[in-house]
Amino acid sequence: MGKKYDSDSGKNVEVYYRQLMKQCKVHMEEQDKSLPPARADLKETLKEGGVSRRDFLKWTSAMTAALMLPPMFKPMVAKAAEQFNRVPVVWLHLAECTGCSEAFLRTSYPNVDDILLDTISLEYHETVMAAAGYQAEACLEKALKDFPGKFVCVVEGAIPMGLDGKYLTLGPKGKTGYELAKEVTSKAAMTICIGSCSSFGNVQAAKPNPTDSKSVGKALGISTVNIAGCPPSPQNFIGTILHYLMFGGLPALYAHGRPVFAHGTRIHDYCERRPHYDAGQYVEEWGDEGAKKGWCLYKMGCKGPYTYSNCAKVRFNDGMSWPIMAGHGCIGCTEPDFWDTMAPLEKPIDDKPIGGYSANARADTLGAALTGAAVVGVIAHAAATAAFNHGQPKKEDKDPQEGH
Ligand code: FSX
Ligand code: SF4
Ligand code: F3S
Repeated sequence: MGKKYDSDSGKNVEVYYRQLMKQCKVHMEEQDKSLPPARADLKETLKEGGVSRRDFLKWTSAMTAALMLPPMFKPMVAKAAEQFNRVPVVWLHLAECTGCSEAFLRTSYPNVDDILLDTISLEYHETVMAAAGYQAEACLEKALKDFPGKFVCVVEGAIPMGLDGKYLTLGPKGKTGYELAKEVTSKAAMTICIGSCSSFGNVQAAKPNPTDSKSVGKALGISTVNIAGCPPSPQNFIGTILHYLMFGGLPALYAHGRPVFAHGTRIHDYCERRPHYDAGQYVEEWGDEGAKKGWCLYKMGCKGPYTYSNCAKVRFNDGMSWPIMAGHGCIGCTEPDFWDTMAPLEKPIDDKPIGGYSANARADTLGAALTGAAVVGVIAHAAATAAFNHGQPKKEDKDPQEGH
């Protein structure tokens, strides 16, 4: 009985993905006709940047997996990468530190992600554009006029609402951040919040929040895709744009408007130090024997048990490392209001339960019990999960293989 159910479930997943593939192909062909011309040829730019065909294929495999798609979608991810620099982007800077842009632009040697970000069609970006003052304003007006409803608005930074928004004014006309964001987002195809400031308010909105800063979604009352993190992973941004290019819509969103593929898993469950947590082996003091042996950082305040992000999988700096690998606990930077809710950052929060149990309780027996239950659930829910992650294919799209 169990076996029959498993194979049916497997077949459903296959049918689902074949339908999704069909939709993806149709959508991308249509889109090819409507997007503005490419600014640069991807193959040429990859070659100039010293990225081999083999590296590119490795990247497509990794990105396909990161988007939670099966390998059959690799050619479509490659095609979407070719279309990447054809999406017009207007990038706003509000109340923030520009660390997000820094994280995206900094690179020791170019990889595919860097090349995609370098060639992105930025119509307006206050910190990297050569134009300033009225010239910059003219670039923005032109972009809004040339691509109404077709450009992607990316926002870095929170919106200060205090003093009628006057804690933040921009440009030669002294528009408030609120006015600018309202105008631009209302004309965009979608708004992506980059970083925890635009996503959730972050440090600007931390108590006592003197400027009454809010997230873009709350300040403007709109839905946004939130690529959280301070700073976030460039890969999660690229994945969101690739998903948009492949399927014409947003990736499935999880709690707090964050894409499932990027924020659907808990740091604690993919952490390389997890075996030490389960074995009760903790760093007790910075630089102690446990620290040298790479033991769990829970007692040093790691907030991995309460934080949802794929940092352990995608890492930072060309995949070199991530906070816990570097030796510090996670501070929960992808979670709303983390400055307030995750404090103190270098000590455990005694009253914050992990999965309904005391945070400080040892998880070895609990972990083992949960793993068994999870394995049974994984197979049974494979089809449902696939649909959840990528959207339900339209009913009228019949599986081409059916009846053959
Ligand atoms: Fe915020 Fe990004 Fe943290 Fe800084 O712009 S998410 S403070 S890394 O720069 O917005
Ligand atoms: Fe990793 Fe932190 Fe969890 Fe320890 S508490 S296993 S360091 S995520
Ligand atoms: Fe932030 Fe924690 Fe990842 S601090 S970068 S969510 S490991």
